[in-house]
Amino acid sequence: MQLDQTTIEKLAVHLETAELEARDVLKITDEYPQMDWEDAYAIQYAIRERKLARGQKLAGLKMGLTSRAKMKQMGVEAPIFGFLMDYFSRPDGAEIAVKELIHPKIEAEIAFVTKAPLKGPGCNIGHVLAATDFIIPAVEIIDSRYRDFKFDLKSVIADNCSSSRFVTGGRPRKVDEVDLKTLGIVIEKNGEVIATGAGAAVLGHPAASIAMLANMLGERGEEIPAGTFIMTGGATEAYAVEAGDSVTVRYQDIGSVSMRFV
Ligand code: 0L1
Ligand code: MG
Repeated sequence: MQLDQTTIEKLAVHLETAELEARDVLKITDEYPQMDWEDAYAIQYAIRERKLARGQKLAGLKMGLTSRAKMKQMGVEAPIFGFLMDYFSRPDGAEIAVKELIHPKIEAEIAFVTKAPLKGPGCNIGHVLAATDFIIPAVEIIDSRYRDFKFDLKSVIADNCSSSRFVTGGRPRKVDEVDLKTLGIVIEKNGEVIATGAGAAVLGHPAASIAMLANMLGERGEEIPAGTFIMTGGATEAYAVEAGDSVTVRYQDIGSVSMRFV
């Protein structure tokens, strides 16, 4: 690690305050170019600890930048992981208050809920499918705290991978009831189709995203516990939304998720 504990804490407060006050900041590597990967995740974990200490509950985990479309859009090349808190969650059909956010974008994702622990190294798609209780449609609302969504990978990891809200809906399904690779996704904004995708856009198979998470956590001596909700990453680019927009994402065979931005 390149940063001391005081600096890690200071940057966690800086980024979490930006989130809570819906105020943008400059990417932190501008001031701390020496920051390494361990520092980046240490800042993210410090933000998580601050929320837990306030009594907020962990709702799950997420992978980000798992599709070519997302990597190309953001100009970065590797998947990353973050955490989800209970207060990020909204029900299907929810109104999402944009005044609580800086510059939200939506991502259409497939989420998994585990029924057995998953631990890397060596975790693969087969292990993930065997450990999955069900899959469920999920739409993430990301909201980078960095001005104009301009960041590098270390800065965005520290900022909990732009996490801010998510909406689940549709119908939970067992993994043997659907073909996760060919599962089609249609994103509609204000009644117009703006993007289409398929499960295979996420690392070839959405379960590969969960396996990668287990392997990344394994390097840290951590595992994915049984009963964990995990979002696998956007299957398409992310799309900006503003107050007045209605979004519906339709998933082949597993239902749809809708929300309105107010
Ligand atoms: O959930 C995500 O894929 C977001 C990853 C962070 C990069 C971004 O803000 O687009
Ligand atoms: Mg996402």
